[in-house]
This record gives sequence, structure tokens and C-alpha cells, in this order.
Amino acid sequence: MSIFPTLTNKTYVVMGIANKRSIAWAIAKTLDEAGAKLVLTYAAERFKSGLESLASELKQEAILLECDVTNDEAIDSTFRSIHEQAGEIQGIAHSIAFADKEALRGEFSEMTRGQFAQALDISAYSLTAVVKAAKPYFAQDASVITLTYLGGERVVPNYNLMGVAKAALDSSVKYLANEYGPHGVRVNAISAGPIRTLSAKGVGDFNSILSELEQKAPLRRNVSAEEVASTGLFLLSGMGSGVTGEVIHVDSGYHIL
Ligand code: NDP
Ligand code: N5H
Repeated sequence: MSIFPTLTNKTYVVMGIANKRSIAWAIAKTLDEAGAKLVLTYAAERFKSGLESLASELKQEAILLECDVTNDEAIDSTFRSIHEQAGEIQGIAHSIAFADKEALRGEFSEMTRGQFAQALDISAYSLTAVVKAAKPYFAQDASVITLTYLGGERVVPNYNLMGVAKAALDSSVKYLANEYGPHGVRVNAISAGPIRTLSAKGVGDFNSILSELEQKAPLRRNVSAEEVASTGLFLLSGMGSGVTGEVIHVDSGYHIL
């Protein structure tokens, strides 16, 4: 008997696919493999055609919707539309973050008020905004995941304001888990090790972070987006029932050092 969960006829929303390297894309492929009905959201019209061609690789036909998470009205109308087109929502993968590149190097305190507010808005508040908008449409045992990073727990050079944003995100996961638990909805985070994606491109000293992990982490290797996605499948499916308010590190064990 296979223990691979079957998600046939269940609707999952995946937010944050920029291209084929995105962690969200690995999550979408894994959910698709398990038979899920997918809704993929993108930030703006200019990302639509790229996502359409990626989505054509999926087994099931996905619904594509624009959703800029800085806009409450856009979030509300996206989730209304998801409900109209795909019924109740079994799960959401939130894989969205942004900070001004200029603030992701050098001294932490050199950032501006505006850079700080934008990073916290897109990378932390958006999780709560999304969960709030989905509330009327959640299945009774729905599950939400978000992506976080070790730089929210301890100082990692250059992560700067994103560290503060991830700390806020990790804390939001706990408050949301507590509030939504009585409704049967679980909320968890995956703390991923460094993975070469568009966001990671050209920021800080990414290569040295990859090689430090390879040399020191218990598993002595880096992780793949697919490994993050299989933990995502566990949390988003019934296999993770009983787990909420948790941060699971998928980082070859680096965080224990
Ligand atoms: P990607 O660049 O592939 O994904 C980041 C996504 O954020 C993009 O799809 C981007 O959408 C989206 N986004 C930014 N601003 C907005 C907005 N206003 N509205 C909607 N979407 C927006 O990078 P990753 O896959 O690496 O990042 C996904 C998550 O994983 C992030 O939370 C990141 O912090 C986290 N993470 C990444 C690690 C890594 O090493 N790569 C390690 C640990 C955590 P668009 O392209 O359409 O603008
Ligand atoms: C310690 C590190 C390396 C240094 C810090 C990296 C922080 C990255 C996170 C943010 C989200 C990256 C970011 O916002 C980049 C943008 O300024 C510019 N890029 C874009 O606009 C592209 C086009 C779009 C698609 O990107 C977004 N985000 O919209 C951390 C690394 C070891 C791990 C890592 C990379 C963590 C993480 O949170 O992503």
C-alpha cells in the first residue's frame, strides 16, 4: 500500500511562482502529482504568460489568477473567485517575500522606514491577509504553509530587514495557528535551507552560504526545492494532521549547530 497522499478533488492555492526554480513551483508539481486541483496566483499581468507555459506541464489543468498581496481588495477578490471556480479551499502554500535589494547588503540599520515597511508588508503581513480572505472558504480540515528562513531566528549577514520580516512571519504562524485551530485549520512554516532561486540571485554572498552549509550541516549537502515540497505535501495533506503552529527546518540539519 502506498502512503503517498491522494488529493484528488481537493483545491490548493499556490502563491509565489516566479519561474521553474521557485520553491512554489516545486510545491505545485508535488501537489499536482498527488492529484490536487491547483490555483496558481501571480503578482502582476507581466508574469502571466510565463506561468501559463509552466502550468501547461502539470497533469491537471490549473486555474491562474493575479494577486498582488499588497492590495487587500485584490486578495479578497482573488479568494472570492477561487471559491466560485473551485469550491472550498483545502490548503494554501504562501511562498512570497520581497525586500529592496539595496537593504539586503551592508549595515542593517542603514535601511529606510519605507524599505522596512515594504518588506514586512509583503513578506509577513501578507500571510495574515491571505488567511483572512480565505476564511469563509476553508475546508474543515484545511492547512496553510509559508516559507521562512533561519535569518529570522538568528543573525545571518546581509539578510537584514528580511530577518525581522521572517521573525514576524514565524510569530504570525503561531498566532494564526491558535486563532484558526478551533476551526480545524492548521498553519505551519517550513524553514528552507538556501536554494538558488530568482530571489536568491545576486543577493549577499549566496555561494559562500551554500558552501558553508555543505561543509557543516549534519547531512553535509544542500537541500533541493523538491525536498521542501515533500515536507509541504506532508503538512498540506492529512499526513500532517495534528501539526500546527510549527516551523519545520528542511535545511540538512544546519539549524541545530
Ligand atoms: P522566488 O523569487 O521564486 O519567489 C518569490 C515570489 O514572491 C515570487 O514569485 C514573487 O512574485 C513573489 N512576490 C513578491 N512580491 C509580491 C507581491 N507583492 N504579490 C505577490 N507575490 C509577490 O523565490 P523563492 O522560491 O526562493 O522564495 C519563496 C519563499 O521562500 C520566500 O518567502 C523566501 O523568503 C523563502 N525562502 C527562500 C529560500 C531560498 O534560499 N531560496 C530559503 C528560505 C526561505 P513575482 O515574481 O510574480 O513578482
Ligand atoms: C542571507 C541570505 C542572502 C542575502 C539575503 C537575501 C534575501 C532574500 C530574500 C528577498 C525576498 C529577496 C528579494 O526581495 C530580491 C529582490 O530585491 C530583487 N528580486 C526581484 O525582484 C525578483 C525579480 C523577484 C521575483 O523576487 C521577489 N522576491 O519578488 C539569504 C539566503 C541564504 C537564503 C534566501 C534567498 C532566503 C530568502 O528568504 O529568500
